[in-house]
Amino acid sequence: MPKITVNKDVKDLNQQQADKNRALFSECGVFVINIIGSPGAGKTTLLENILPRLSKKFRVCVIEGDLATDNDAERIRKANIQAIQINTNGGCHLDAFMINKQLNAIDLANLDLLIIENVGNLVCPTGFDLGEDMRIVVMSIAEGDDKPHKYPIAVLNTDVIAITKTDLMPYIDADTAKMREAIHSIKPQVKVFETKKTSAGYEAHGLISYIEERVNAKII
Ligand SMILES: Nc1nc2c(ncn2[C@@H]2O[C@H](COP(=O)(O)OP(=O)(O)O)[C@@H](O)[C@H]2O)c(=O)[nH]1
Ligand SMILES: [Mg+2]
Repeated sequence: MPKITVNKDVKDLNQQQADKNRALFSECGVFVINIIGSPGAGKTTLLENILPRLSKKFRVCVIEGDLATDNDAERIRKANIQAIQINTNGGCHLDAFMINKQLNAIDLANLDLLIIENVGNLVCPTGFDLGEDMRIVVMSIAEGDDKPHKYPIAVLNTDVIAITKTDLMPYIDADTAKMREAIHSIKPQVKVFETKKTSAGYEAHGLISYIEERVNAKII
């Protein structure tokens, strides 16, 4: 049998499970976010900094996907948020079955927001729906402002992009305006938010407000 057929079957089975996950999340009134980005793009740092504000309004839980360690789940637990670690043992993405398997460890009836940090990779996770309501692709400006053009599938398959590490712009040859332009030339309706570390803390106000708006629209 040609390889392409096998791949299609895997994707079809994943989609069926993702639809089941999505129905269950909706039944329980849980809003789900799938965060995708390269290794080191700043996904966990973003979570560490937005969770304290989000957890004041919503009951939150995090699933961390990683090839091998539980470092990221430990970082999230420090913020007093329940964090479940999935190790893919080398697998380059999470799938809908892996998420479903963890759901008996989560009290969905008493949850508003489930955030999933996918395995660090800007290619493989984009083709696997987990049953989420919203995707956030994280691209750091340090990766270069041409990355939307190099990873168009990541842009086409998301609603939101967070451009992280914009505090580094003075030190590198990359520009957030160019990155926004590249994103919108691929998909004009993507919402783009910029985040950065400053001496006063981490700035992600626009993104946090947008998440609050979307969660409220589903759970209220
Ligand atoms: N200067 C700067 N560094 C950042 C920012 N966000 C993350 N980092 C650093 O980038 C590295 C990778 O971050 P991490 O959140 O672990 O990335 P992940 O692999 O995508 O989860 C860490 O050393 C972070 O401290 C930022 O906004 N500004
Ligand atoms: Mg991480």
